[in-house]
Amino acid sequence: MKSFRKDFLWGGATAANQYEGAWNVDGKGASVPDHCTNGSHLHPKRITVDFEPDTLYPSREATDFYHHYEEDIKLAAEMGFKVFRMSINWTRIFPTGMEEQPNEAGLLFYDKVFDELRKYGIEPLVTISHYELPYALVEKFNGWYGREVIDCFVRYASVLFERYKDKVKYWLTFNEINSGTMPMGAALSLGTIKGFTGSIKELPDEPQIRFQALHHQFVASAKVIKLAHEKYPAFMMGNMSLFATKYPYTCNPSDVLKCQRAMRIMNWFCSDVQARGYYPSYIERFFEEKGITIRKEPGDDEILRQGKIDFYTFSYYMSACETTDPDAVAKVGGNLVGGVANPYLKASDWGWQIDPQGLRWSLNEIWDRYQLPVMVVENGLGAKDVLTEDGKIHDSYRVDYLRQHIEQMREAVADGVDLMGYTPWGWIDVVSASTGEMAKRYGFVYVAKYDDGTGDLKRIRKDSFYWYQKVIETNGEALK
Ligand code: BGP
Repeated sequence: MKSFRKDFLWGGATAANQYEGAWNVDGKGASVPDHCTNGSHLHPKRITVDFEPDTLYPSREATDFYHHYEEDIKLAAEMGFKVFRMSINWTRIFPTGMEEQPNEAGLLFYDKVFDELRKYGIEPLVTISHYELPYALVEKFNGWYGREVIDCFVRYASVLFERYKDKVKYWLTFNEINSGTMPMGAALSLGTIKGFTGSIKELPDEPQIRFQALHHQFVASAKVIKLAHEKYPAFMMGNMSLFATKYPYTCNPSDVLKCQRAMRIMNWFCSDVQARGYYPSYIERFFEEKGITIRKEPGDDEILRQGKIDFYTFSYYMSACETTDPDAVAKVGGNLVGGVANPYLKASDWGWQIDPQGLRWSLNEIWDRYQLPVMVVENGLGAKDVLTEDGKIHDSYRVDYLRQHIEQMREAVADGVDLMGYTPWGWIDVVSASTGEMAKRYGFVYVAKYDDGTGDLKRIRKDSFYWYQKVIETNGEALK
């Protein structure tokens, strides 16, 4: 039976806005997450136009990779990482997103990070934009709704490519680009929140604005992929989708059809555009029903065709069910990405349904559809960790979760999927994207940082650290 390839890219994933901190250091400008307060499962975080006194904005310090990168990369190397997924803070390079010239101090920081990774033979995997649009672009253009932002992004990406062409090979254009198909995507992904102060659960639902903004992201992504293919042929350019697997709640054909529609809009639409190079025909009916008209400029379709991805990456945390039966909806309740709960699955403390087999199913579907190398660039269990008196964290629940998912990845490889690598989310504790908490931890490494903003940022290896080290050492064979 086939198993993981010899050069399988084992590693871990992070994002600048949830990890770096140093939000206004060395010329960095404010980005959307710098305007996000802390929150929790029960009390949603808020976005504020103005900075409110006595309010905690957790991304601003986060877990301070900016001042701990040497120590952290050493820990990653100790686990045997082959790849390190990270993102670049756009506002470190272009503080407002609109400057003509980049900020040298920002560029230097990533030079140091890449050099440090190279020291240990770790390959960077860089997300160009991971939920951290410059806030000035929100104020000026209503985020990605403004077509002008395409040029800002292309300028930013071009600077990164030229500067790091000998240090970075793997690039992803937008993190979870399909989150823009959902109302919550308006904030972190699209930045179409001009003038908005309030809870992220109360964002107005404006599909016309969101899908137009998404079109601009598609064009921007394709433009930079085209540029990379022309000028830097060694680069591998990927998408990044939030893959929220959907099942029909019952075998009632109307549930099956509803599920198909949800799969298309949520999971396939964006990657169809990015992998095939054109809008899929099914989206027209959806646009018609929602009264959405996409304004395209001459040449856009051509650019989409010319800027197709080389590999497909996605995050995978959960699955959900779809049904047309209102009683079933009422009975089981919803979860984060919509749909209803699956009676065969358990959920995490945050209500995310745990479904390892869904990962195998999804990998097969993705591979069948695109025949492109695939990488799982986020996966993991957000959980509350307890620091024992002797300073340890016994996180067997995390090991269980990851083991089951790796087993299913191995099954998918045996099914014939060309799987390149695996970077579990938040390999070191970072701020939660959805809630702004520190209490929701994913890491193999604990960071002493708490929801009230206190903590000395000390790094502590959890039990899972040693387990993952073994997994990597044995190329995924020793999972127990
Ligand atoms: C994905 C994001 C990440 C990350 C992860 C976990 O949606 O790409 O940035 O945070 O989810 O989510 P959370 O932090 O909300 O638990």
